[in-house]
Amino acid sequence: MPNRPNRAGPHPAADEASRSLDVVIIGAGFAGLYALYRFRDVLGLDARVYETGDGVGGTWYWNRYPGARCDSESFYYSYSFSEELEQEWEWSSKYPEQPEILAYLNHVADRFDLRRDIQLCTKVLSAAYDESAARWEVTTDRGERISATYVVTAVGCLSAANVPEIPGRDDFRGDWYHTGAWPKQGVDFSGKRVGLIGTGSSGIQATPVIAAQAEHLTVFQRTPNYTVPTRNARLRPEEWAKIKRDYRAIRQKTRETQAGFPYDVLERSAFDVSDEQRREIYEQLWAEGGFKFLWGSFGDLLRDKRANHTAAEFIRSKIREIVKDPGTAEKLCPTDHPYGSKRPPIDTDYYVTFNRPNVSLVDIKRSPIVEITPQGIRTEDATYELDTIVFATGFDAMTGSLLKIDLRGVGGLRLAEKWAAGPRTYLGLQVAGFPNLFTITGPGSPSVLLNMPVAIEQHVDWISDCIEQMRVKGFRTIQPQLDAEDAWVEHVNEVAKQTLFYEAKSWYLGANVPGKPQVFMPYVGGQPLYRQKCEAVATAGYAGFELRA
Ligand code: NA7
Repeated sequence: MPNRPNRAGPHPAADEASRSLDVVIIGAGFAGLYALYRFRDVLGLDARVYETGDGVGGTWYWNRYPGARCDSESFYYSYSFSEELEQEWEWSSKYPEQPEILAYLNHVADRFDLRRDIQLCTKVLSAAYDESAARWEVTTDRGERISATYVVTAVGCLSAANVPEIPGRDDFRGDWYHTGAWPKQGVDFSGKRVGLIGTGSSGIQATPVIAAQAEHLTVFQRTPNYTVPTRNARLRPEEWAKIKRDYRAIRQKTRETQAGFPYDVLERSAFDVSDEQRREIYEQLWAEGGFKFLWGSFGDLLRDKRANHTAAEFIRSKIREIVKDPGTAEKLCPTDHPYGSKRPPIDTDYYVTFNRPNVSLVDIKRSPIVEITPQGIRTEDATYELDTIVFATGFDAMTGSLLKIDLRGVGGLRLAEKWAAGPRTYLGLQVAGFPNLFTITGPGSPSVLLNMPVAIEQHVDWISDCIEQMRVKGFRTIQPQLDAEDAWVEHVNEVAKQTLFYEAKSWYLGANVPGKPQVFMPYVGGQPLYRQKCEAVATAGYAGFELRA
């Protein structure tokens, strides 16, 4: 299969078959890099990162598909921990493409001399807690055994690729790729008949770029999605000068708002304004582009169905305006879930791409895919001959990458067993029965509902302060009390039920992976409440956690 991880890069020999560390960090993406910096350079711990890929970058290492770019603006989708880093790095545009974000993360690894404690091309296979020693025994696919006081997972929320088990997939004679495990050397679509399955953020970003190169692109859509234009633009020197002057205030704002963006979330309801005013507000935000359409318009879009309907209806009107063929426009109009209840994409030229003569749209909800044949894809009512298939089918989100590791806590309890009915954590930071295991942006924390670097820095800082306090006070282990964990899980579900998030079959809910328990995984209570809770818990001597000397 062509989408295997590239292992041709440097493959350093393991220094030792066994070693002892303070902290094992799993993953070298945004989270793992910052965790290494904090634990090693600020706390002075013996910390080491283990990473499957042959380079750093995590999500931005694997997701190299055409059109991959970040959908939060660069100057706040970035680290805030170093003012020097902020001042010296300049992004080319508001929403840079994947290579630039990967270059940034490589720069961070070099600038803070992180590489000497990052072991690439190494997959962590298991981590088992040894109660008598109060230590973790970690094994890797290179035959190493590492003993560590703490294990910190920095495995990403969207890292375990979901490739659907469609009959015949492996008999396909052409090439197939998953957007989240894209080959390093890229893919040339010239002269190819390409089939793309999936219309989430990845499919929506990839569609216009593949369409511009391929002979023909057929998009297989199961659920139409709402997408708002990105309106990417280069950042001019005077804009940069202002951003650099304002960085502290920008960062502060990202830590105070619901979703970690530095703009005001308006408490007004969609019905506090007249129909004309509302339309005008949506028009302005559509012209401006980006997530502000959702987070900077009306405060009740994710709570009130009628309010949500006004935004959904506006987007449908735009689709009908942009897409020339009325049949295609109707197929593209989402009607089965509220806007924002699935992770909303933002796009560059998505809808207009369906006006191209070499692009067609197939509704696979109406006529599902039956099989992949050696020549292409067969649906219930047609066959499509293809040279290449792109799976933009998402991820086993939030829990997938954690459960791929054989994690065993007290008494040999497997995490997979404990989470058989859905993930259970306290604050998304720790799991009862798994002492000294910390999960950066784990299920039960705001994570994917927050601008990720903001979520990551808050978690790493909290974990690092916690470890420091434990050392100062002479505690060897920490884990949640079961009742605190139960109460948190209940709270996470309660809060989610007050929103429209349950109205969609989304990956937030685990609904995209057949057989996965359907539990709302991220915490929707918003960043301010979550931060307050985390700080209060720490101030109260880690209330709800059990600390042992
Ligand atoms: P998403 O958002 O999970 O989107 C996956 C898409 O693939 C979505 O349209 C799915 O349709 C579709 N899908 C998934 N499985 C199948 C099968 N078996 N058959 C047909 N279609 C399928 O993943 P992305 O990679 O686009 O985005 C992930 C995140 O990356 C994104 O939210 C940002 O945070 C960045 P469905 O809607 O389930 O009907």
